[in-house]
Amino acid sequence: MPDQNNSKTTIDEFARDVKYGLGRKRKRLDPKYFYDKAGSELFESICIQPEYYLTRTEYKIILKNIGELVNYFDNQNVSIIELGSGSSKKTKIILKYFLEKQEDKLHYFPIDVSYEMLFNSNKKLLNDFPNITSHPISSDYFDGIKQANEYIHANGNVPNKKLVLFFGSSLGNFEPKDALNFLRSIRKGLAPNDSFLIGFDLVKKKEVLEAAYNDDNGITAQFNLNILRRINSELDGDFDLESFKHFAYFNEYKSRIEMHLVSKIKQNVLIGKINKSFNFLKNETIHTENSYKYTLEDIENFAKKSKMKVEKNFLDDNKWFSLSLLVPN
Ligand code: AVI
Repeated sequence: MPDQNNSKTTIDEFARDVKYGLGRKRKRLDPKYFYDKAGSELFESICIQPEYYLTRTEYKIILKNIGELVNYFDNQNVSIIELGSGSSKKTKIILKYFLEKQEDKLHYFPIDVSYEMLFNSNKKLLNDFPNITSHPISSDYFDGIKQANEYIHANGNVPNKKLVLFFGSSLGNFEPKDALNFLRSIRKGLAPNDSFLIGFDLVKKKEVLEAAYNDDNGITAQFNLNILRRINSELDGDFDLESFKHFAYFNEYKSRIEMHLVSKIKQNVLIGKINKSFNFLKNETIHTENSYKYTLEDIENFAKKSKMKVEKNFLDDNKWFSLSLLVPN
């Protein structure tokens, strides 16, 4: 997955963003730069760490509620759009059930900015589901929904009721105002009878949250440090990875996990490609990511402000995660 801004970035943009972020009084790096090949693999590995309950919990919610979810669509045929390249275990359950129940062909539109991810996932998916008609769209999400809409309208045999999927609680990595703008843009692509199924990680005990971002195997730490490794290799930086450490904590006031990289010593780091060196005090941090945690009330508010309503929040037994079915209002 996830490129927060959902856009392709070039080395020049990377250099520009790093220069700006590290030049700020409080140093920052954009979390979208976590996800090069190594970072994406580390993220996959985070998802299966025992402390990282998010992926597993969302999966269990789908598994438990798939029957009820499918019933929401009363025997009406749907086309499924997924924001992200698909082929996850979660996608597979959804497709399996809709495929079983649907009389018409099941049309599936995975949307991802990364062409490579999209087509590799799609190949795997078609191995498991040779009967679905898949239309991978390599684009940003908003334009992707537009393209799917155009295809659906131009082809009378494709069900025009849409179910849009956005798994993984990735909305949590957006700043709240960007999250709302994102939901409003998604809403624009929905017709009155469409639905949007989205994962939200919920506020819970600080210990549970902090453990999820400080796994014992140190995978999240490697994922966080990977951004410095990337600056070294792509922007000719001389970060000594040993002299930075991963730090993640729950900021209760802002209701978010914050990830930082802390400089263990006072040091100077040169980044060749931008011809600049940056000073770090001992214990100074680079803020690399926020992961917002929501309440059910926050979800209501998000829905209301984006002209949708909550049809149902599917929760796990601990109430740690909500898979929310939103519909236009
Ligand atoms: C992609 N996103 C939902 C993850 C999260 O939990 O915020 C990214 C992540 N960062 C550290 N661990 C996982």
